[in-house]
Amino acid sequence: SMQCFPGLVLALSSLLGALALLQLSLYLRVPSRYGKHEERLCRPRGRLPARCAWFLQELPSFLVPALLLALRSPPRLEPLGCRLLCCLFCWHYFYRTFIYPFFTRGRPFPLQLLFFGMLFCIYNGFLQGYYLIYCAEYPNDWCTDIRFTSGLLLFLLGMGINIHSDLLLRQLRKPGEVTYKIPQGGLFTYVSGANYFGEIVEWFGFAIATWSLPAFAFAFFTLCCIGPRAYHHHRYYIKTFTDYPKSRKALIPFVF
Ligand code: NDX
Repeated sequence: SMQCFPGLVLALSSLLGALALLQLSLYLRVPSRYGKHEERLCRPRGRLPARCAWFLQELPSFLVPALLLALRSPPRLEPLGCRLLCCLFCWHYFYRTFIYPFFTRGRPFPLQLLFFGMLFCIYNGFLQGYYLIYCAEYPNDWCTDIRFTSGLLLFLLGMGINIHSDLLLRQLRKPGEVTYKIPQGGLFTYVSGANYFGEIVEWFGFAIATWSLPAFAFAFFTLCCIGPRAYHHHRYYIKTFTDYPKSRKALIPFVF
Protein backbone atom coordinates (compact mmCIF):
# COMPACT_ATOMS: atom_id res chain seq x y z
CA SER A 1 0.00 0.00 0.00
CA MET A 2 1.01 3.61 -0.50
CA GLN A 3 3.02 5.56 2.01
CA CYS A 4 4.70 8.95 2.25
CA PHE A 5 7.95 9.49 0.38
CA PRO A 6 9.14 13.00 1.35
CA GLY A 7 11.70 12.94 -1.46
CA LEU A 8 8.92 12.44 -4.02
CA VAL A 9 6.97 15.40 -2.64
CA LEU A 10 10.08 17.56 -2.76
CA ALA A 11 10.90 16.49 -6.31
CA LEU A 12 7.37 17.00 -7.67
CA SER A 13 7.04 20.38 -5.94
CA SER A 14 10.38 21.57 -7.29
CA LEU A 15 9.42 20.52 -10.79
CA LEU A 16 6.16 22.44 -10.40
CA GLY A 17 8.15 25.51 -9.36
CA ALA A 18 10.42 25.07 -12.38
CA LEU A 19 7.39 24.72 -14.69
CA ALA A 20 6.06 27.96 -13.20
CA LEU A 21 9.27 29.78 -14.11
CA LEU A 22 9.16 28.27 -17.61
CA GLN A 23 5.60 29.55 -18.00
CA LEU A 24 6.56 32.98 -16.77
CA SER A 25 9.37 33.26 -19.30
CA LEU A 26 7.14 31.97 -22.12
CA TYR A 27 4.01 33.95 -21.36
CA LEU A 28 5.36 37.32 -20.30
CA ARG A 29 5.96 38.14 -23.95
CA VAL A 30 3.25 36.20 -25.75
CA PRO A 31 -0.02 35.00 -24.21
CA SER A 32 -0.98 31.31 -24.18
CA ARG A 33 -3.02 30.78 -27.33
CA TYR A 34 -6.58 30.20 -26.25
CA GLY A 35 -9.63 32.43 -25.88
CA LYS A 36 -9.09 36.00 -27.05
CA HIS A 37 -5.41 35.32 -27.76
CA GLU A 38 -5.89 32.46 -30.16
CA GLU A 39 -4.56 32.93 -33.67
CA ARG A 40 -7.46 33.52 -36.03
CA LEU A 41 -6.36 31.01 -38.62
CA CYS A 42 -6.34 28.00 -36.33
CA ARG A 43 -7.99 25.00 -37.98
CA PRO A 44 -11.42 24.30 -36.45
CA ARG A 45 -10.55 20.60 -36.48
CA GLY A 46 -7.92 21.17 -33.82
CA ARG A 47 -10.47 22.38 -31.29
CA LEU A 48 -13.08 21.03 -28.95
CA PRO A 49 -16.24 22.83 -27.71
CA ALA A 50 -15.40 24.81 -24.57
CA ARG A 51 -17.79 22.69 -22.49
CA CYS A 52 -16.11 19.35 -23.20
CA ALA A 53 -12.65 20.88 -23.14
CA TRP A 54 -12.94 22.45 -19.69
CA PHE A 55 -14.73 19.42 -18.30
CA LEU A 56 -12.07 16.97 -19.53
CA GLN A 57 -9.19 19.23 -18.66
CA GLU A 58 -10.19 19.92 -15.07
CA LEU A 59 -11.72 16.53 -14.20
CA PRO A 60 -8.43 14.92 -13.03
CA SER A 61 -7.89 17.73 -10.53
CA PHE A 62 -11.11 16.64 -8.87
CA LEU A 63 -10.94 12.91 -9.46
CA VAL A 64 -7.36 12.14 -8.48
CA PRO A 65 -7.39 13.68 -4.99
CA ALA A 66 -10.99 12.54 -4.39
CA LEU A 67 -9.99 8.95 -5.20
CA LEU A 68 -6.84 9.16 -3.09
CA LEU A 69 -8.96 10.40 -0.22
CA ALA A 70 -11.67 7.76 -0.67
CA LEU A 71 -9.37 4.80 -1.30
CA ARG A 72 -6.80 5.27 1.38
CA SER A 73 -6.65 2.20 3.52
CA PRO A 74 -6.82 2.21 6.37
CA PRO A 75 -8.86 5.43 6.15
CA ARG A 76 -7.01 8.30 7.72
CA LEU A 77 -9.13 9.58 10.56
CA GLU A 78 -6.64 11.83 12.29
CA PRO A 79 -5.93 14.62 12.01
CA LEU A 80 -9.06 16.28 10.75
CA GLY A 81 -7.01 19.05 9.08
CA CYS A 82 -5.74 16.85 6.25
CA ARG A 83 -9.14 15.67 5.11
CA LEU A 84 -10.65 19.10 5.45
CA LEU A 85 -7.89 20.70 3.38
CA CYS A 86 -8.09 17.98 0.75
CA CYS A 87 -11.85 18.59 0.56
CA LEU A 88 -11.26 22.31 -0.01
CA PHE A 89 -9.09 21.49 -3.02
CA CYS A 90 -11.70 19.06 -4.35
CA TRP A 91 -14.46 21.60 -3.71
CA HIS A 92 -12.83 24.14 -6.01
CA TYR A 93 -12.35 21.55 -8.72
CA PHE A 94 -15.87 20.26 -8.28
CA TYR A 95 -16.99 23.74 -9.25
CA ARG A 96 -14.45 24.00 -12.07
CA THR A 97 -15.31 20.53 -13.49
CA PHE A 98 -19.03 20.03 -12.93
CA ILE A 99 -20.43 23.56 -12.82
CA TYR A 100 -18.22 26.04 -14.70
CA PRO A 101 -18.05 24.11 -18.03
CA PHE A 102 -21.81 23.66 -18.29
CA PHE A 103 -22.43 27.39 -18.24
CA THR A 104 -19.44 28.65 -20.20
CA ARG A 105 -20.01 30.57 -23.41
CA GLY A 106 -16.36 30.40 -24.39
CA ARG A 107 -14.96 29.68 -27.83
CA PRO A 108 -13.79 26.20 -28.78
CA PHE A 109 -10.56 25.28 -27.03
CA PRO A 110 -7.34 24.11 -28.81
CA LEU A 111 -6.82 20.34 -28.44
CA GLN A 112 -3.10 20.64 -27.97
CA LEU A 113 -3.45 22.91 -24.95
CA LEU A 114 -6.22 20.69 -23.65
CA PHE A 115 -3.78 17.79 -23.65
CA PHE A 116 -1.14 19.71 -21.67
CA GLY A 117 -3.79 21.16 -19.39
CA MET A 118 -5.03 17.68 -18.57
CA LEU A 119 -1.53 16.41 -17.89
CA PHE A 120 -1.04 19.36 -15.60
CA CYS A 121 -4.28 18.64 -13.72
CA ILE A 122 -3.31 14.98 -13.21
CA TYR A 123 0.11 15.99 -11.96
CA ASN A 124 -1.08 18.69 -9.61
CA GLY A 125 -4.12 16.73 -8.40
CA PHE A 126 -1.84 13.86 -7.49
CA LEU A 127 0.75 16.06 -5.79
CA GLN A 128 -1.72 18.00 -3.62
CA GLY A 129 -3.82 14.94 -2.78
CA TYR A 130 -0.89 12.62 -2.11
CA TYR A 131 0.79 15.17 0.14
CA LEU A 132 -2.32 15.95 2.18
CA ILE A 133 -3.48 12.36 2.54
CA TYR A 134 -0.19 10.51 3.00
CA CYS A 135 2.35 13.05 4.25
CA ALA A 136 0.88 16.07 6.01
CA GLU A 137 0.90 16.11 9.79
CA TYR A 138 -1.05 18.76 11.64
CA PRO A 139 -1.48 19.25 15.37
CA ASN A 140 -4.98 18.48 16.59
CA ASP A 141 -5.71 22.17 17.13
CA TRP A 142 -4.62 23.19 13.59
CA CYS A 143 -8.17 24.40 12.91
CA THR A 144 -7.63 27.22 15.40
CA ASP A 145 -4.11 28.10 14.19
CA ILE A 146 -3.84 31.60 12.71
CA ARG A 147 -2.36 30.12 9.50
CA PHE A 148 -5.33 27.83 9.01
CA THR A 149 -7.97 30.43 9.83
CA SER A 150 -6.47 33.30 7.83
CA GLY A 151 -5.64 30.98 4.92
CA LEU A 152 -9.15 29.57 4.88
CA LEU A 153 -10.58 33.08 4.90
CA LEU A 154 -8.42 34.09 1.92
CA PHE A 155 -9.35 30.86 0.13
CA LEU A 156 -13.07 31.54 0.55
CA LEU A 157 -12.72 35.20 -0.37
CA GLY A 158 -10.71 34.33 -3.49
CA MET A 159 -13.16 31.62 -4.50
CA GLY A 160 -16.07 34.05 -4.08
CA ILE A 161 -14.35 36.65 -6.26
CA ASN A 162 -13.41 34.01 -8.85
CA ILE A 163 -16.90 32.52 -9.17
CA HIS A 164 -18.58 35.92 -9.18
CA SER A 165 -16.20 37.19 -11.88
CA ASP A 166 -16.68 34.04 -13.99
CA LEU A 167 -20.40 34.77 -13.82
CA LEU A 168 -20.00 38.42 -14.88
CA LEU A 169 -17.89 37.35 -17.87
CA ARG A 170 -20.46 34.76 -18.90
CA GLN A 171 -23.26 37.32 -18.80
CA LEU A 172 -21.46 39.48 -21.38
CA ARG A 173 -22.64 37.06 -24.08
CA LYS A 174 -25.92 35.64 -25.21
CA PRO A 175 -25.80 31.90 -25.94
CA GLY A 176 -23.99 31.33 -29.25
CA GLU A 177 -22.29 34.73 -29.26
CA VAL A 178 -18.50 34.86 -29.51
CA THR A 179 -17.75 38.59 -29.37
CA TYR A 180 -15.74 40.38 -26.67
CA LYS A 181 -17.13 43.24 -24.60
CA ILE A 182 -15.87 45.38 -21.75
CA PRO A 183 -16.43 43.52 -18.47
CA GLN A 184 -18.34 45.58 -15.91
CA GLY A 185 -19.17 45.29 -12.24
CA GLY A 186 -17.70 43.51 -9.26
CA LEU A 187 -13.92 43.60 -9.12
CA PHE A 188 -13.86 44.26 -12.88
CA THR A 189 -14.41 47.87 -11.84
CA TYR A 190 -10.80 47.83 -10.68
CA VAL A 191 -8.97 45.18 -12.71
CA SER A 192 -9.18 43.50 -16.12
CA GLY A 193 -8.33 40.11 -14.66
CA ALA A 194 -10.81 39.93 -11.77
CA ASN A 195 -11.37 36.18 -12.19
CA TYR A 196 -7.60 35.61 -12.17
CA PHE A 197 -7.11 37.85 -9.14
CA GLY A 198 -9.68 35.74 -7.25
CA GLU A 199 -8.05 32.47 -8.29
CA ILE A 200 -4.59 33.66 -7.21
CA VAL A 201 -5.86 34.87 -3.81
CA GLU A 202 -7.63 31.53 -3.44
CA TRP A 203 -4.53 29.39 -3.98
CA PHE A 204 -2.30 31.55 -1.81
CA GLY A 205 -4.95 31.20 0.89
CA PHE A 206 -4.85 27.46 0.39
CA ALA A 207 -1.05 27.49 0.64
CA ILE A 208 -1.19 29.41 3.92
CA ALA A 209 -3.91 27.15 5.35
CA THR A 210 -1.96 23.98 4.48
CA TRP A 211 1.43 25.60 5.14
CA SER A 212 2.94 23.15 2.69
CA LEU A 213 5.55 23.18 -0.08
CA PRO A 214 3.29 21.59 -2.74
CA ALA A 215 0.54 24.15 -2.15
CA PHE A 216 2.96 27.11 -2.25
CA ALA A 217 4.42 25.68 -5.46
CA PHE A 218 0.92 25.49 -6.97
CA ALA A 219 0.04 29.04 -5.85
CA PHE A 220 3.26 30.25 -7.47
CA PHE A 221 2.42 28.28 -10.63
CA THR A 222 -1.04 29.88 -10.73
CA LEU A 223 0.50 33.33 -10.37
CA CYS A 224 2.98 32.66 -13.20
CA CYS A 225 0.29 31.14 -15.43
CA ILE A 226 -2.60 33.57 -15.17
CA GLY A 227 -0.74 36.66 -13.91
CA PRO A 228 0.79 37.29 -17.37
CA ARG A 229 -2.54 36.37 -18.96
CA ALA A 230 -4.27 39.13 -17.00
CA TYR A 231 -1.68 41.56 -18.33
CA HIS A 232 -2.28 40.40 -21.92
CA HIS A 233 -6.08 40.67 -21.46
CA HIS A 234 -5.56 44.20 -20.20
CA ARG A 235 -3.44 45.16 -23.23
CA TYR A 236 -6.00 43.56 -25.54
CA TYR A 237 -8.83 45.64 -24.01
CA ILE A 238 -6.88 48.89 -24.22
CA LYS A 239 -6.05 48.18 -27.86
CA THR A 240 -9.58 47.10 -28.78
CA PHE A 241 -11.79 49.56 -26.89
CA THR A 242 -11.01 53.27 -27.09
CA ASP A 243 -13.45 53.90 -24.23
CA TYR A 244 -11.80 51.37 -21.92
CA PRO A 245 -11.79 52.73 -18.32
CA LYS A 246 -8.45 54.49 -17.79
CA SER A 247 -8.18 53.83 -14.07
CA ARG A 248 -8.58 50.07 -14.43
CA LYS A 249 -5.45 48.01 -13.64
CA ALA A 250 -4.43 44.62 -15.05
CA LEU A 251 -4.44 42.30 -12.04
CA ILE A 252 -4.06 43.93 -8.62
CA PRO A 253 -6.57 46.67 -7.70
CA PHE A 254 -4.96 50.16 -7.56
CA VAL A 255 -1.46 48.70 -8.00
CA PHE A 256 -0.71 46.87 -11.23
N1 NDX B 1 -6.55 25.62 -16.99
C1 NDX B 1 -5.13 26.40 -15.19
N2 NDX B 1 2.45 25.21 -20.07
C2 NDX B 1 -5.49 26.04 -17.86
C3 NDX B 1 -5.73 25.81 -19.28
C4 NDX B 1 -4.52 26.10 -20.16
O1 NDX B 1 -7.32 25.68 -14.84
O2 NDX B 1 1.68 24.18 -21.90
C5 NDX B 1 -3.97 26.20 -15.93
C6 NDX B 1 -6.43 25.96 -15.60
C7 NDX B 1 -3.28 25.44 -19.61
C8 NDX B 1 -3.02 25.79 -18.15
C9 NDX B 1 -4.20 25.48 -17.24
C10 NDX B 1 -1.72 25.14 -17.64
C11 NDX B 1 -0.52 25.47 -18.51
C12 NDX B 1 -0.80 25.16 -19.94
C13 NDX B 1 -2.06 25.92 -20.36
C14 NDX B 1 -2.06 25.80 -21.85
C15 NDX B 1 -0.56 25.89 -22.20
C16 NDX B 1 0.21 25.76 -20.89
C17 NDX B 1 -0.90 23.65 -20.15
C18 NDX B 1 -4.31 23.98 -16.99
C19 NDX B 1 1.48 24.97 -21.01
C20 NDX B 1 3.74 24.56 -20.00
C21 NDX B 1 4.65 25.19 -21.07
C22 NDX B 1 4.30 24.83 -18.63
C23 NDX B 1 3.63 23.06 -20.19
O3 NDX B 1 -14.22 32.89 -26.03
P1 NDX B 1 -13.44 32.91 -24.76
O4 NDX B 1 -12.97 31.52 -24.36
O5 NDX B 1 -12.32 33.90 -24.75
O6 NDX B 1 -14.52 33.34 -23.62
C24 NDX B 1 -14.12 33.62 -22.31
C25 NDX B 1 -15.05 34.60 -21.65
N3 NDX B 1 -14.60 36.00 -21.80
C26 NDX B 1 -15.30 37.01 -22.34
N4 NDX B 1 -16.54 37.05 -22.91
C27 NDX B 1 -16.99 38.25 -23.39
N5 NDX B 1 -16.28 39.38 -23.32
C28 NDX B 1 -15.05 39.39 -22.76
N6 NDX B 1 -14.33 40.53 -22.69
C29 NDX B 1 -14.51 38.16 -22.25
N7 NDX B 1 -13.34 37.83 -21.65
C30 NDX B 1 -13.41 36.50 -21.40
O7 NDX B 1 -15.01 34.34 -20.26
C31 NDX B 1 -14.27 32.42 -21.39
O8 NDX B 1 -15.43 31.70 -21.70
C32 NDX B 1 -14.46 33.04 -20.00
C33 NDX B 1 -13.15 33.16 -19.21
O9 NDX B 1 -12.15 33.63 -20.04
P2 NDX B 1 -10.72 34.10 -19.47
O10 NDX B 1 -9.79 34.20 -20.60
O11 NDX B 1 -10.88 35.30 -18.61
O12 NDX B 1 -10.31 32.89 -18.47
P3 NDX B 1 -9.64 31.46 -18.80
O13 NDX B 1 -8.17 31.66 -18.96
O14 NDX B 1 -10.41 30.78 -19.85
O15 NDX B 1 -9.84 30.73 -17.38
C34 NDX B 1 -11.12 30.31 -16.97
C35 NDX B 1 -11.08 30.08 -15.46
C36 NDX B 1 -10.74 31.34 -14.66
O16 NDX B 1 -11.59 31.44 -13.56
C37 NDX B 1 -9.30 31.11 -14.22
O17 NDX B 1 -9.05 31.70 -12.97
C38 NDX B 1 -9.18 29.60 -14.13
O18 NDX B 1 -10.09 29.10 -15.09
N8 NDX B 1 -7.83 29.16 -14.43
C39 NDX B 1 -7.34 29.21 -15.70
C40 NDX B 1 -6.09 28.76 -15.96
C41 NDX B 1 -5.29 28.07 -14.94
C42 NDX B 1 -5.75 28.27 -13.61
C43 NDX B 1 -7.04 28.69 -13.39
C44 NDX B 1 -4.79 27.99 -12.53
O19 NDX B 1 -3.57 27.95 -12.75
N9 NDX B 1 -5.23 27.82 -11.30
